[in-house]
Amino acid sequence: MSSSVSGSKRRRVLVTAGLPYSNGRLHVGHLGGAYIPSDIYVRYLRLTGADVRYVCGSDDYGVAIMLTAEKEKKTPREVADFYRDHQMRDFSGMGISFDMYSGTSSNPFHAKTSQDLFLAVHKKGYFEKQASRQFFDEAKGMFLPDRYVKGTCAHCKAPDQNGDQCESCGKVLDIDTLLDARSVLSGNPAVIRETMHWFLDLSRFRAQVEKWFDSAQLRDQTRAYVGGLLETGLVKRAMTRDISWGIPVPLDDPDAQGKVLYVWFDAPIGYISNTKEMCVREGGRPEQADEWWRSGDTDIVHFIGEDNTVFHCIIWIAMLSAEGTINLPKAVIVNHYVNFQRSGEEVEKMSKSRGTAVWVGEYLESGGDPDSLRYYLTATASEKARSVFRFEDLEARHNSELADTLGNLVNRITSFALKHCGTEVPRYDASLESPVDVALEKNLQATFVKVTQELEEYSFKAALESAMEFARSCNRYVDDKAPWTTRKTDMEATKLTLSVCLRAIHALGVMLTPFIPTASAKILAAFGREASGIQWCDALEYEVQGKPLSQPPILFQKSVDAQPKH
Ligand code: B3M
Ligand code: ZN
Repeated sequence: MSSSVSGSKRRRVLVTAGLPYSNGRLHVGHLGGAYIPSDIYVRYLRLTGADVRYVCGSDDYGVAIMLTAEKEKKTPREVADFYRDHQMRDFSGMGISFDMYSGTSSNPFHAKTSQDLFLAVHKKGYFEKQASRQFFDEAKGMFLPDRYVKGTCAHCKAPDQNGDQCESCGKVLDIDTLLDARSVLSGNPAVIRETMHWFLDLSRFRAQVEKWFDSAQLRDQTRAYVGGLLETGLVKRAMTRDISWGIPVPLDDPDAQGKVLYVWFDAPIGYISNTKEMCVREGGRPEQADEWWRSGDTDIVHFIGEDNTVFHCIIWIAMLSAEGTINLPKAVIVNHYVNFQRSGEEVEKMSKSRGTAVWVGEYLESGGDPDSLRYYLTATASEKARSVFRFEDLEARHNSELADTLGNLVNRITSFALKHCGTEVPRYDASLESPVDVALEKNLQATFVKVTQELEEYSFKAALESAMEFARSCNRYVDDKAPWTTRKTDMEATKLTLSVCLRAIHALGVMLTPFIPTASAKILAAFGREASGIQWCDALEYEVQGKPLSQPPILFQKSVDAQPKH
């Protein structure tokens, strides 16, 4: 992958993060998957002065929300509203800085935007209306989507399997291979009925998807996975469903009666409708969303979790190609699952039903530091492969990297400088610089270039590591120069050391802003700087000598007990 930072026009980037289903709380796997990486990228772009917008919202329709409603004895609307609020609180508690957070069922533009896109594809003749056989619950008078039927696997005879896949042998199940199917709703046997649906034959867009695939920015694992999907062939997929909770199919056709758009048809369109709502909130018109979605000079970057890959890299690209006037994304950045391991136990998948998830809300309520969690999830990010969340690791990294390496550096240097040189960053005579001082400056410049490049390449874990490696160099520099000793004999040399180091600390404050925004703001405030006035290039270009200095609060208290208490 390569990107360029150059160019005289102001760079315009629309960043999206996958729309979470509004039927549950957020766990740290969600955060590490799509939201922390995208927030880092957006915060970095903002610092560079790019014209960037960060758009997200809840995914409210579909069977998942209906099933939760059934279980919680609520309406789908109540479920969507409740969890959307909950998720928004968690996002804001974690410092995720969306410019727009809407919801597919509350956004006033979403239904029409989705229907219009459906109609545009329909008018071009790309949908095929076809009868298909589906399970039906006669007592409830409704068709039953996959997860509403249970039965026996025809392959291995395991009982009580869901309508889509056998948990026991892993085989895909369908209407012919799920035996003795029963409705989850009434418990009655599920009968088979014919129903009409609108199918999109993805293979018709093979050339467009392949062309996109060749130039899109994708991580290697995503490229390999999507390449494999393209090789095994693209299939026909129904874009409509027989359920009640969704956006009505906008066709004047008796067969369309009571049908809704498939949730994976309307969900990515949510990115567009949420951009419209954002334009209105910014005082403009919904049509201005075109400046982000149809203009030639805007990059669209999607951040998603691994299970959403096929929908973003194949189906969405085919949908957009069918529509024909909306830009394709420049990048789809995928993170893999975050598994979970309790001390002394096996690694497990984060799972709501098994209670093996680490909930963001619980973490925050128990006093967990959002920056520590952001740091940990980035340092262990599942960019190339699945990762494992361990509370002991989180605590260990908090203590050794955030509290010791970073916090202690900042604290000891600022307090020492304040004590011995007063409330300004000391000025010094550059001709007195030794090779050790020059080396730190060179290291800073090289680090800045490296961190910038890594961020541009969506390598957030590497970028954080590069910045932290520089913090370790700063600690070694201070230990080498021993200002606490030179202070007794050579105040000029001491001022030089402190000033060089304070410049490095200021630069760390800038470079770490995307990753740990709260702690970074505290570092920069010690130099009298407000978060809103910071630019990315300040890491090298801002002159700290002679500027006011004050004591920042302790950045990270050591030895937190990060594990929520139950
Ligand atoms: N809601 C799936 C998920 O939450 C889905 C993402 C939609 S992105 C357009 O994992
Ligand atoms: Zn089976």
